[in-house]
Amino acid sequence: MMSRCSHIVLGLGATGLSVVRYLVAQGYAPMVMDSRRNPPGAEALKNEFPDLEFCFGGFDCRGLVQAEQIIISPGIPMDTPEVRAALDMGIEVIGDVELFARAIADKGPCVLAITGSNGKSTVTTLVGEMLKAGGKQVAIGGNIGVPALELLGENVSHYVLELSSFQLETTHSLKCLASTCLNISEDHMDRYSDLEAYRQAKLRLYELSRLAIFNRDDPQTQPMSPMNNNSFGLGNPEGDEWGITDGKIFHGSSEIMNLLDVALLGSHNHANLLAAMALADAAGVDKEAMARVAREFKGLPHRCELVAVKNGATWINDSKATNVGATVAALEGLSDYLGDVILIAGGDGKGADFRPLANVLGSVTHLITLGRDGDKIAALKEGAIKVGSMAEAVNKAAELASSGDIVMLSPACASLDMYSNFMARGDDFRHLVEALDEQ
Ligand code: UMA
Ligand code: ADP
Repeated sequence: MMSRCSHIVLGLGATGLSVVRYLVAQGYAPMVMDSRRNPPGAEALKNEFPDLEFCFGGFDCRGLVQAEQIIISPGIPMDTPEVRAALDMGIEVIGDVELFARAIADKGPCVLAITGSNGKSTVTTLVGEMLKAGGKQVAIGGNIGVPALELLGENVSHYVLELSSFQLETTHSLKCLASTCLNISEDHMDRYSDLEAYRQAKLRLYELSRLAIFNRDDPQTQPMSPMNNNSFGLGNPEGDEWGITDGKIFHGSSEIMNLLDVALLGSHNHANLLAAMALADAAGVDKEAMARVAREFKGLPHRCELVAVKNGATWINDSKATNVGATVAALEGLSDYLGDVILIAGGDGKGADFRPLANVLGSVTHLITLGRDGDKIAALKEGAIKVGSMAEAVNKAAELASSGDIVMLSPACASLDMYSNFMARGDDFRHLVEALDEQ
């Protein structure tokens, strides 16, 4: 019979593991539950903590309703029936970021946080680099990959956190110096009733912040209630806003740098840079340090990344485009391009409406689709070519591409129907491209 446990860790992914380690270090003996019979990392965890109780292959409702606190992983919806039952019994259900917030509560606001549908990891990395260049002791994590609890340690003056809507749903007492919601477009529609519910989950971040930094070019990112705010946008800035005038980045009337000196390409990345500067400024980073980073940072792997030039055709890996908005941004970035564009798209659409892709597909010469929802994307363009694997997609694209063309993997879908994550998908694409014969 299962014993009563004060703390239950729900989900054994990267988050669950970080929570178990944190709770054990605090002197608790949590029980670990996962809906999967064989969750990844189960054996390693049992070896690390042989005395803990584990329950795999489903959530034990009787155990859950007896707990004092449940720490839920972001991959598990809050409306899972067993979780609802515990909530109905008045049991506290929080996420790892809430535990993190409580652990640093006595430090005062020292977090810069980033959410939005696209650009989060790019901005999180930029802000981290800017703070380092400005001489701060910084730790970077959250949805970008390193669970927040793993960042706890001595000698950190600032935390930079990428936060997903799932993480924000279960976070209540985080204190941010400043935060931003970069943009809102459809994502995770398999977890939200509609776009508004998803937006509200994201905008909760502002309520946890001293300063809310929104995107003037996306009204959906504006705070829903009056609060201390600033903004960024691609147009002229007013007051102390961040913006662009005559090809130069300005903070109010103060010039920061010329866009020609910025290493990142594309207007969406210029918006990302403005947001990062506004956040770094809130942490007191000087403008020269910000500009130094902007001159050097060329972007993260798997985001519109140049992987090879083969027989004169340029191959781009944008595997991180896991929603429609990201693929639209990537194709808009190529809209002035004169050669043919061959797009490889498809995967797990997470319940998305793909119709916003239809317009930008006009600039694509050949569309190659794959994955679970590939057919839905193929239906948007006459003559789309459906394939069964990435290898087939790359071979087909290589047949079609001539010198001067661009071939881009920008799936508009998650990878989980075919790969363990977007990085594995991007790596597969890159290896297949690298193996192509040159004529
Ligand atoms: N799962 C089950 N049963 C369980 C628990 C999890 O089937 O009992 C499944 C989930 O549905 C999901 C997978 O296991 O498909 C992983 O879920 P998880 O909550 O264990 O994930 P972690 O490994 O802890 O990783 C999470 C974030 N993942 C999700 O939110 C799904 C990671 O973001 C994040 O880097 C990590 O915490 C550290 O904070 C990834 C992500 O895809 C990159 N995020 C989404 C996005 O960016 O769009 C939100
Ligand atoms: P996230 O962490 O939110 O997924 P990334 O920085 O990893 O964001 O970028 C993910 C994808 O979104 C990439 O394909 C990139 O080309 C695209 N992207 C980046 N910034 C933006 C933006 N500001 N607006 C729209 N798309 C963007």
